[in-house]
Amino acid sequence: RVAELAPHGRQMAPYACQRRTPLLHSNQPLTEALETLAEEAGFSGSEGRSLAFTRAASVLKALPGRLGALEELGSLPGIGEHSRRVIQDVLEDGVCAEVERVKLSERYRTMKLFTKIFGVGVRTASRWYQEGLRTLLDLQERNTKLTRQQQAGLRHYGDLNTPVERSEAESTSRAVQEAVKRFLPGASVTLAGGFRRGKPRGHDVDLLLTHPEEGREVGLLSRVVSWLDSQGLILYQHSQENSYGLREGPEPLGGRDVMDRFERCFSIFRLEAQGGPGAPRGWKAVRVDLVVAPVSQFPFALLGWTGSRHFERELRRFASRERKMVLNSHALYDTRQNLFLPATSEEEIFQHLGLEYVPPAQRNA
Ligand code: DCP
Ligand code: MG
Repeated sequence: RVAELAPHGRQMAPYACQRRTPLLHSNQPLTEALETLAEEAGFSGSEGRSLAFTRAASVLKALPGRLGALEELGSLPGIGEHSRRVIQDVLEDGVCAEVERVKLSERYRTMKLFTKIFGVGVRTASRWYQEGLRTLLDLQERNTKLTRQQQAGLRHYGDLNTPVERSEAESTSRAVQEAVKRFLPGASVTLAGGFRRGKPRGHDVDLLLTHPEEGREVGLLSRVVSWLDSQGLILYQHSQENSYGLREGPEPLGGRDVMDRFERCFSIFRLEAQGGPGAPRGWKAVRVDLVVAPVSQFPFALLGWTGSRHFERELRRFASRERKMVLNSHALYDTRQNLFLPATSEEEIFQHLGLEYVPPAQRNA
């Protein structure tokens, strides 16, 4: 119950899911520096170090005002020695030499370039870097073996790395909504991810599909995708079947690749440009994730797909360490009582966890 709005140096709750973290905050230069180091640590496979920097950045995002002096860090949780040094450098000099060095390093820049290709993760990018590849042109000229997904990612590299505007997300959502209505009236389409947290732009559009009657949603996705495809709206798609069975018992999902087991479609839409005559051409490639959830799992899916990633990670850590519960995008399982705790809203899930409700706009941890 610890004060989300605690003044500097006063008690701040240790888990990000116990705090309110707005989109806009007053410590941008500090969090940017820390997040660069978090990213770089992730590129080197140091997940622990990456998490430590992410945690520190997240704490600063929840401060009600600008951090003026190092002493104010006082009793803030989760700020380690290294992060403290980075914060000190930025406070004193406006920049941190270590961060500037990272940003200029060939490895960081190349890893960034490669991981921005749809379908390329840290491991692949790292292998390419070790093989001496440095540019997108290198990938083509050296005939690097690419998956179909990566080929699409490379083909649409420019568009996919141009932020998706909220208006584009909304028109994507409308297009999907129309397709859904053709095949399953009454089904709903919900914009999740960063846009639900109030971000004005994002890297993709995350849409959740469900129907108020359990089971009716089965088979919907393939019809919707086929139809959108036939309308020329889809540039790439890769679908994955539902592989979740509650009977198998609770699984602590949330690893790097396996986020959940919903029926899902990773796609690239061909979105008609809204820029009017100023637009360079008539369309833009936009990454869209479509996820189908049975209505009984919908609140968990919505909570899991609204993010931020760090907020989600902290929710799961809180559930497991403080409540001995397993939370994922499908369900909440109480290991002490050996039972699933059902919910019909996000609010109920927070209640089960004994957490104060945090609205989406305050989950920007
Ligand atoms: N998510 C997660 N863990 C992952 C990937 C995703 O918990 N490994 C959840 C939280 C994210 C949501 O799914 O908020 C959507 O993933 P995105 O990568 O699209 O993240 P955002 O929508 O938050 O950001 P962006 O604006 O870049 O799309
Ligand atoms: Mg997103």
